[in-house]
Order: sequence, then C-alpha cells, then structure tokens
Amino acid sequence: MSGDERSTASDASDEVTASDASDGVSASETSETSEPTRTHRRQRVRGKAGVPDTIATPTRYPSRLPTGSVELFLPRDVPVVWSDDTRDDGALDPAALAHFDQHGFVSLPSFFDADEVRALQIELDAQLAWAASHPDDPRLVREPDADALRSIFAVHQTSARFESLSRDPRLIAIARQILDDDVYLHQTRLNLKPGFDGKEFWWHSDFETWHHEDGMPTMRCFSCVIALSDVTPHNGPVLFLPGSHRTFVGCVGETPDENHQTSLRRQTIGVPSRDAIRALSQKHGLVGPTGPAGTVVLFDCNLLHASNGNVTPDPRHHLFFVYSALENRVVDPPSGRRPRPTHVATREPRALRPSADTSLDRTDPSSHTADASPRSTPRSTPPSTDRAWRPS
Ligand code: 6CS
Ligand code: FE
Repeated sequence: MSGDERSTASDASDEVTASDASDGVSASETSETSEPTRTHRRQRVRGKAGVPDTIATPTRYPSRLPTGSVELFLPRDVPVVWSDDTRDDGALDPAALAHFDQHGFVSLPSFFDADEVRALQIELDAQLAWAASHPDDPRLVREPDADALRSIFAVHQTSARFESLSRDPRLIAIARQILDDDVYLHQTRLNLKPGFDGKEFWWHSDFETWHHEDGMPTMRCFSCVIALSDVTPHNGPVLFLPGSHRTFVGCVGETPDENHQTSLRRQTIGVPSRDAIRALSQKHGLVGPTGPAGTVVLFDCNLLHASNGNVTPDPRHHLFFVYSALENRVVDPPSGRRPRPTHVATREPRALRPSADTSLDRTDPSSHTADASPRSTPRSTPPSTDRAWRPS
C-alpha cells in the first residue's frame, strides 16, 4: 500500500496501515495551507474516494466523506502522551502513563474516596432535580426514543462543585502530564444511564466529531470519566478497542445541518463501518473497565468506544471532563460549517488553575448540596458565550 494513504477494514486487522499511510499525508503539508494538498490532488484523480466536496479547510484527518467513498484508515501522526514527565505531584505513575500511551486508556479504581463520592452523588442528585425543573434547557439531551434524560452538558456551568472538581489538583496534574501544556475544558457532561432505561452509545472516536464539528485541530485531548455509581460488567460500562487510538478512521457519510440535535441522542454520522469495528476489535480486542463509584477512567480522544444499554436495576452514571491542551484550541471546523454551540464545545478556552480546595469538603460533604451554595444553583438560561462563565 506504499504511497497510498488509504487502507481497508481488512487491512485494519493486520498491521494497521501506519507507515504505509504516512507517506500519503504529512502534517505540515496539509494542516495550514489553502493550497491543494497531495491528498486533494490524488482525490481529484481518483474521483469519489476521500475528501468531501464541501471541505473548506484542508485537513489531515478527512472524514464525513460523500456516500460511495472509501473509508480511510490513517496512522496517528501525533503523540498520545505529550510530555515525558514522571513526576511526584499526584500525576500518573510510569506504569499508568505507559498503559494510557499503549492502550489509549487507563483505569484508576477508587480514585475518589467514599466521602468524596458521597459529595459527588449529592451534587448529581441536585443536578437531576434542577434538570427536572428546567426541562427545556438546551444543555439537556434526551434518549432517542423517550423523554428520559441521557446527558446534561456543560456541568461546569451548572454546578460549582463539578466546576471545582474539574480543577482538582490531581486531575490538573494528570492533564498537564499527558498534554504537556496548560489545559482547558473542551466539554463537560453527565452521561446518565439509569437502571432499566439507559440506552447505548454506538462506536465512535470523539476526536472525529470534535475535529469535524468543533474544529479541534489535533489529538491532544482526552476524557476523564468519573464513575458516580458502581460500574459493573452488566450496567453499561464504556467499552474500548484498546490501541485503536493509533488509527484515525475517516468515516463515510456527510454531516447534516444541526447534526448535534440528533447525534448526541443517537450517533449515526461520523461512525466507522461495522467492518472497521470488527477488524479493529479482532486486532486489538475489546475491554470494558469496571470499578466502584469513585473510579476514574482516562481515555484518549481518538480511542474507539461505545457502551451498551442498562437493563439492570442499578444506574450507571458518569461525569465527564474533557481536557484539551491550550495549544489545541478550536478553530473553524474543516467543513466551513457553523461550529456546535458552546455548551457542547468550548470556543473560548481558559487555562485551568488547580482549585486550592477541591471543594469536595471531605469533612462535611452535605454542606455542598446545590441549595447550600449560590453557585451550585444552575442558571435557568444558558450563557450566550463562554465569557459568562468565570472559574471561582
Ligand atoms: O459529540 C460529542 O461531542 C459527544 N458525543 C459522543 C457520543 N461522545 C463524545 C461527546 O460527548
Ligand atoms: Fe464518546
């Protein structure tokens, strides 16, 4: 496959294309120029495969390709762990960092202790109560076929406790260690999976969406998932294809207008083909880390992941903080389309400073219920821009 940036799903099951693909596209020649790139030139010759007609800015991660195109498999061309720090400041130890690098995720069981978990669960309940009384807030996302709540976005706006938690010194140390820069929150959310009713998330790479719909330049970003309830093999743990973070899958299917209105409920655009998922899972295997409430799972923005529905009686609720390097601030999406709203993806990033007090208040968690703190009472209307939010 030398000289060809594409490979097929079946290629994905052996040596995933890496070096082959890289002679097709290099970062410097595609990322910052409006000149036709080698990729574009080749696509013109080849016709339908590859870069969509609607593309406005050359991208080294083509996706949302016209129907009939060939799905792309591109080798990762940037690091997973950006710093080589192994430090003694609460960041990951060398083994955990190496696991994240190699597999694209790492699980940190019981990262938060019982008191911290209790405080977070109280805040979760406060957020659910707020959501129930503000059913039309645009930050609320409902299940595809029901009114049940699926996600609450921008919880760093609606919860002082979660905002402060996002700046927990331990989390900031880890984020800086992985990303080697000041960090900001690209997105925060609660993903709820109540017993009996919680629905699945289909296979996807977050970066694919964040690049094409939000304009995130590169894979210098990861998700921090905090379990607010016990996560078992049965109640819908996040499933990963470990190692898949080293392949960017350029997906077939163009982006409809206002895609986020449906994609956050059920994603059908920007998802790899079933053949691709099958090949990558055969190559890499499939894991679903579990652990008690308070467990933290970190996973790279390009790691393919999904989760099943929850038919058990017990909830599986997750709090997500998406950390990105400040240098990786969003730009115009490659399509030239309007980016998604700021409650889904921050457009005015601010470097996070570690919270002096994690505000989990280990001695008296109940003092931090939503009603106890003015900033814990969510606004009933979304801020018009990120400017409305100021970290305390
Ligand atoms: O589109 C997004 O940004 C969100 N959707 C999914 C399925 N995962 C990441 C993110 O929350
Ligand atoms: Fe995701």
